[in-house]
Amino acid sequence: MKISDRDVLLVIDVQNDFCTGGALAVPDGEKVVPAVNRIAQKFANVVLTQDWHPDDHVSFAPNHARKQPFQTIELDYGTQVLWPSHCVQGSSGAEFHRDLEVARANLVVRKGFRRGIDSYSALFENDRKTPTGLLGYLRERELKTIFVAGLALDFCVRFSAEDARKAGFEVAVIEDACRGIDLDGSCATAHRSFAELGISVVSFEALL
Ligand code: VGL
Ligand code: ZN
Repeated sequence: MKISDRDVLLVIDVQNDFCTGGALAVPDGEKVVPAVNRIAQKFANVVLTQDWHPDDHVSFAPNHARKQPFQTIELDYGTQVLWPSHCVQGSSGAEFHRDLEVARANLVVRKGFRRGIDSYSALFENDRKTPTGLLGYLRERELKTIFVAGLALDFCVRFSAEDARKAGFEVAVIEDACRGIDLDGSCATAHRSFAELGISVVSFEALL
């Protein structure tokens, strides 16, 4: 697979809280780091996202009486999973994994910074209409194919890939440069959705 100057690598949430020992650890989350670093060498355009919540965020279970992590609540915009508090603005858990090569990135998009609304996708928040600004950036720079890697496959990677595809981009998820949380079959659901929407699933070796 040949990577062009119009392609972009979108690296989702490779942050301490999603790695082993973190507040919302994705199993083997840190294992994406060497793969992401290697692939990033091939891209002229690299965008990182950073989950970035205030500590009173609506998605945090401790901010709701009698709620446990991984239970759900109904909000104006639909069902919201309640998570352990994670990626609090300015905390060490919100920092990128220390081995992630951040210097290659030409844009960092922070998301989830509004108290009352979560943001899985790098393009739109969970109400599905509040933009993060990334879509405008991708269009204005006339980027074409979006390769997605990072954490977690079944939440932020999935929603980012779906929104990019629905916005008209070619999208490929680099499966072995992602890891999932897998709540109630959510990884299988993500794969079904990729197939339905025409999102390709590729391996990182195919890009080297
Ligand atoms: C994520 C749950 C909550 C993710 C972020 O990066 O997939 N998941 N916040
Ligand atoms: Zn989050």
